[in-house]
Amino acid sequence: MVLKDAVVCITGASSGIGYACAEKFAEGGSKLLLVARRKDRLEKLAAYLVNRYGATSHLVGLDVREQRAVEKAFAGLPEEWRAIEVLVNNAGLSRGLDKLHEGKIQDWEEMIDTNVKGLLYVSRAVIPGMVERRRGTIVNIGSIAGHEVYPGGNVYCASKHAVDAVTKGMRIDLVDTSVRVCSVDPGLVETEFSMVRFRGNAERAKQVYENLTPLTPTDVADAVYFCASRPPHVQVADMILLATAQATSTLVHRAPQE
Ligand code: NDP
Ligand code: 8X3
Repeated sequence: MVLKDAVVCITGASSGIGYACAEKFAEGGSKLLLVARRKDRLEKLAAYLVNRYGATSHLVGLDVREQRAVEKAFAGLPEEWRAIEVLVNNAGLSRGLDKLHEGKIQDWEEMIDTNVKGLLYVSRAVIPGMVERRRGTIVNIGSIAGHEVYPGGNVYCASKHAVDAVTKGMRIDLVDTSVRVCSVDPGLVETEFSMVRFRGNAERAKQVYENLTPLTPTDVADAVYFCASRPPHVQVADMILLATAQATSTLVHRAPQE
């Protein structure tokens, strides 16, 4: 219970990995500062967390792409929610799998604005307080797509390579502050990610996880919690997490599941 009563901020908590992180930290006794656009979903999650774990939540309905709104939301936090101990920069998405020369500009804007600029805006709003307090942990959710590029992945992979660079830059800039910077970089995790990528095409989304056992959001949340709960002198720089049937972005072993 090392993070008991610590304020843990999770972006993209309304679904998938962020939702599972909220549950994991709630189980550990933390106070949850939950961020996403779909506030109705956050409300349901908060109700579940208080019933199941007695966890306290503060909800922020926010589009991380809106720089002014991000700044205002964090500056306006009630006093007891200001000392953020852990920031999980998780909000993100992919759109399409088009070849670059056939890609949709709107898709590119959405991925770069969310995955890169949104992460930067939230970090800029939260990290100064950590530096002032000389404590805190940032866990950026990268991806195997930040280490490799796969067909049609072009701009999504570029956005996750950018997250990798930003993570390394943060770690360099914060080296003398006691604030630690971690990256958790998963491969295939079954969430709403593919439904979002394929704009609600359930058949296409299902195929991504067919005939293999993908990671679950809870598997990733366990890794995030591991990073955040190490003793203060331990900084998990980068954790690449793959399903056992995945070797690289493109090499996946598919076989009928029992
Ligand atoms: P989900 O689609 O299930 O969840 C994405 C979350 O991000 C939602 O809570 C969504 O909330 C939030 N989000 C998206 N855009 C915004 C925005 N503009 N402002 C605020 N919140 C936003 O997908 P995952 O859980 O899989 O994705 C979480 C992270 O994990 C992403 O960064 C993704 O790139 C990364 N990842 C996913 C992998 C996978 O295979 N699933 C593998 C590797 C990395 P809302 O729509 O309510 O705003
Ligand atoms: C999400 C995993 O392989 O679709 O980052 O890029 S992948």
